[in-house]
Amino acid sequence: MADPWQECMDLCVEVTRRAGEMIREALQKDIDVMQKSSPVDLVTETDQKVEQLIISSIKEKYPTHSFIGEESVSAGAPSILTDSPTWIIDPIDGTTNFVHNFPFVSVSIGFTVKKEIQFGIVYSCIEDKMYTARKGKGAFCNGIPIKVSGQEDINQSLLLTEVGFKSDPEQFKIMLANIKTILTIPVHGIRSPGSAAINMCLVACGSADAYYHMGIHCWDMAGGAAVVTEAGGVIMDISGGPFDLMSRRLIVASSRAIAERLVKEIIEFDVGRDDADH
Ligand code: LIP
Repeated sequence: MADPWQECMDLCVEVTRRAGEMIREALQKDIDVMQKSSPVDLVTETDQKVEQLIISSIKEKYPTHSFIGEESVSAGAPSILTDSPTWIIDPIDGTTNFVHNFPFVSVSIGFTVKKEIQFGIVYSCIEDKMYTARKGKGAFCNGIPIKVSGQEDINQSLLLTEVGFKSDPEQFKIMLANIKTILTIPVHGIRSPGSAAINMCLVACGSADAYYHMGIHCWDMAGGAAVVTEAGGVIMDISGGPFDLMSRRLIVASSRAIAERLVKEIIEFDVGRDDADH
């Protein structure tokens, strides 16, 4: 039987590549930076233009599909996942990196049907790396199959998380305490590349052994979640329960042993849900 969503995936790759070109062009010019929820939550005109390009290109072909886009949600659109075919879009994952010309900037799109991720595309557009994954068919970077490291020993692992200011002092304290706990296990190191989607792809291709985060959104996770799962990675909630796209938190790892050890070490804090207000 023909793959019902392959056509959507092909369009997604094409649109994501165009979006990446737009981002690379914008990097040649002055970038106008605006603030969203806090002085460290940034947005640019390029984030908005890229999201418009992606949504209008897809809507033209699939007018009945649903969309959850970072900038549309910022502008008041609902962030609720239904059974309908849904495109979950982060036009620039790593906006702070984009603003500083720090070279980890991606376009991330995940596609769900009946709330299940069918495919994910992450285009690390400065590195020109196109990560693609179709459910049950493996993960690829620029067409070459990728897989996780398979590392099971946390002492031999390189981990990823994001380090950023948190306006809630208690959360800020826990975030820093978690880093200290993990470093003293010890692990080989912790890195913080600045794009959740790229972090997941780095685990997917074996360049890092795990990534954890509390406080991101479904558009940061959807594309990369497909890539890391199809590359043989383990994905779960920070509590050890099943991964939930709307929960704003996750652990991905090269093995269940590393993921479960992180569950044991990490102290959770409440980050709310993407679909909380609906
Ligand atoms: C960003 C993430 C980054 C994380 C930020 C933010 P944006 O996404 O990918 O890794 O630390 O909290 O969510 O806002 O650039 O799309």
